[in-house]
Amino acid sequence: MADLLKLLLRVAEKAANVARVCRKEAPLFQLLVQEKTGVDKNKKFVQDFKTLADVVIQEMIRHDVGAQFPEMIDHIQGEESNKFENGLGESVIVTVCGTEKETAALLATVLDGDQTAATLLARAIHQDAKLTLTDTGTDDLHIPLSPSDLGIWIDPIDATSQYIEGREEAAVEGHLCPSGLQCALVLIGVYLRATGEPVMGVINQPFNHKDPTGWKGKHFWGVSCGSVKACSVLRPKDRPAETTAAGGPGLSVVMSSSEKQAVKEALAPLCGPDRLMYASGAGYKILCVILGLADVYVLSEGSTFKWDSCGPHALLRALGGGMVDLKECLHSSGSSHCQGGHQDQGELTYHQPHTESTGADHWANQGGLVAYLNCQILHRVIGELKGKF
Ligand code: 2IP
Ligand code: CA
Ligand code: CA
Repeated sequence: MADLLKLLLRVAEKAANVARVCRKEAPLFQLLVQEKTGVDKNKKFVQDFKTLADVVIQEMIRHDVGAQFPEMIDHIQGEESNKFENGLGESVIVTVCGTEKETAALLATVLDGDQTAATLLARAIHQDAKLTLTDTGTDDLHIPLSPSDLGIWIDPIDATSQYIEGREEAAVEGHLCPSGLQCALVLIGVYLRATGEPVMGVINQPFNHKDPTGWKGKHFWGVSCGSVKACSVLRPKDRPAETTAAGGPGLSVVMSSSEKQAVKEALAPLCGPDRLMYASGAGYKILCVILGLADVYVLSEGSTFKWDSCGPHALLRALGGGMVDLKECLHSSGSSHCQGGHQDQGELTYHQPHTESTGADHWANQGGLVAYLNCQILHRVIGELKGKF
C-alpha cells in the first residue's frame, strides 16, 4: 500500500495548492476575507465561501482516492458534507467533474455566477500536484495493508480561523507558532475498519515558510502497521538536541489557550519555565508533539473530532508514541503499562461513532485527549491530572 501513501501525499499537496490559491488570487481572496457591506445576500456569500473552500478540498481528495482505490470510496469520511447550501437557499452537490470546464461550471452555480473565481478554483482542483516524492523514502516501503480493510478521515483545513485570518508570523527554529497561517493544516488519516487503529497519516502544512516567490509548504507522513513503522520525521532518539524544545528541564506541554484553568494549574508545576505553551489548531498541536516542540498535547474537552486526530495519530504511533482518551485514562485503575512504547489502554480509535450523540458529536473525541511520544511522560501527566478537575 505504498501506492496509497504516495497518492495521499499528492492529494494533500493538491489540497495545499487550493488553500494557497484561495489566498493568493485576488478574486478568491476577496471572497475569503472580505466582510462585504451592503445587501444581505453578499454577506451570506462571504460566509458560504469559507465553507466552500473546505468542501471543495475534501471532495477533491475523495474523488482522487476513490478513482484509484474504488474499494475505499464508501469509507472516506471527513468534516464536511458535499451537499453545499448557499445562503440563498440553493442546494448543490459539490463534486469534482470529469473536466476542469465542467467543474468550473458547477462551482459557478454556488458562487452566484462568479466565473472568474470558479475558473481559478477549478484550475487548482484539476492541476497535477508537482510534489517530488523521490526524497520521502516511500519507494522502499512495503505496507501489508489491503484497501478493502481501510477507512479514511479527512480534515480539509484544520484551524480554519487561522487560515481565514491569515496572519503571517515568522517561525523561530525550535519553537512553535502560537497562531497564524502556520497552524493551518491538511490532515488525512487511514485506519483499520475492523479495529479503528490508525495506520497511516499525512499532514500537509500549506504555509510553512515564505520565500520571495510566496508561501511554501511542508509535508509529513507516517505508517504504523504491526512491525512496519516508518515516518518522514526522525525518531526522538535520532534528533539533534537543539532542534527540539522537548528534553530540557521539566516537561513541555502544549494546550489550547481556552483550556480549563484547573488543567493549566495542575500541569504548571511539571513544566519548565516558559514550557506551558499555547497554540491554535488541534492538528498543529499534535504536529508540535510529533516534531518534538512539546512533550505532550493535553486537551480536557471533547472539542476535537476523528478527522482532527486520525492522521497525526498515525505519525505519533510510527514514532513509538500515541494518543489516548484523557477521561478513560483518568478513570482507569492505574494498572496500565507501556507496551513497546504505546500505552496499552485508552488509545483513540476511529471506527465507532457515539450513537447517543447527534451531528458532528457522533465523531467527537469526547473524553479529551493526550498526544505523546514518550509513554513515561504520558503517565506522569495523567498522574498529575488525576482528581484535579
Ligand atoms: C478546530 C481547530 C481549532 C481547535 C478545534 C478544532 O478545527 O483545530 O483550532 O481548537 O479543536 O476542532 P483550538 O485551536 O482551541 O485547539 P477546524 O478549524 O477544522 O474547525
Ligand atoms: Ca479540525
Ligand atoms: Ca476543518
